[in-house]
Amino acid sequence: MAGIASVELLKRSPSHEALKRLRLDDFDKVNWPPKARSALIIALSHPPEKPELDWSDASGNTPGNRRLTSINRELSVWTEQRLGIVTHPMFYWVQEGGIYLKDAAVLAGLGCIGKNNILITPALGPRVRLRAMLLEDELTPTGPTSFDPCDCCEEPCRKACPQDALDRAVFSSVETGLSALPGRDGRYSRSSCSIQMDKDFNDAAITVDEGYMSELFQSSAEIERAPQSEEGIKWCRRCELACPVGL
Ligand code: B12
Repeated sequence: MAGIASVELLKRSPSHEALKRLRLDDFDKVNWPPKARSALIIALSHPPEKPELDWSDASGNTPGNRRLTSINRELSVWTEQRLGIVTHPMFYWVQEGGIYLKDAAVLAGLGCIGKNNILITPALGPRVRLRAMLLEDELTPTGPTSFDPCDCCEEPCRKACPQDALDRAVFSSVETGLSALPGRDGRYSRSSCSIQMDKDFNDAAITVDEGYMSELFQSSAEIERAPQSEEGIKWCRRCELACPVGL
């Protein structure tokens, strides 16, 4: 999937606003290229029958992210050469200057934020991974859309979380002054979710390189390093795999 979002709207998207108001803006390090006007967001299917797409190997990367990075690079070269538009492929990590990919995908019309706090697309549900580039051209945004499958859902995503990260309201509109909250109604605990990620990391039967976190998903390293083992860190995806949308 692919879509276009406006950079002006992205700069003011709910994640940016949330981090500003919660005074976590050290995460907001996007170095917006001055002439960038649009963002091109791509989503790659990560179906349940191909779980290995999401496993991090010892280099810290996943096969799915390798594929996304190379699609993004090829698309960047094609856009520059064929359309004459200057592009800026973006980092994955926001600390490295990457953009908030879920917000960008919603603004580009790829789907909505679900009760599991991730992007849900009509055709593939939440089982996608995202990547983006900025473009120095004012293109017509392709979203947002009115798609919303969560309203009358029985919330299998929230029940599936092994850390109950989607159980209690952690954020409220009154306290934060935000209308768009994580998990829609503030029911997403980043710290509980991270406990599971740490567990997955420690349970993995591989040794991960020093500097793993800083290099993870970075630009040049990820494509040049070959995968170092068949299996890797099997990140929890229960809130994603429990979602019936797109199955
Ligand atoms: C840091 C990070 C994590 C951290 C912290 C997560 C968090 N949400 O805070 C940890 C390690 C815990 C984590 C866990 C997971 N992650 Co993660 N993570 C990221 C990363 C790098 C940045 C996310 C971030 O900090 N966002 C900022 C905070 C403030 O956002 P937030 O808490 O989610 O809440 C905001 C949104 O919900 C949004 N919002 C709410 N309503 C609305 C309405 C509108 C209209 C809009 C525009 C926005 C919006 O505004 C909220 C603020 O109020 C992104 C990649 C990227 N560059 O964006 C991937 C990313 C979000 N993760 C992803 C995934 C898949 C996961 C996991 C399933 C684990 C896994 N197997 O990879 C879990 C699921 C967690 C969950 N249910 O939210 C995918 C999501 C794909 C999708 N379908 O959306 C991303 C995009 C990476 C990718 N490879 O594509 N992640």
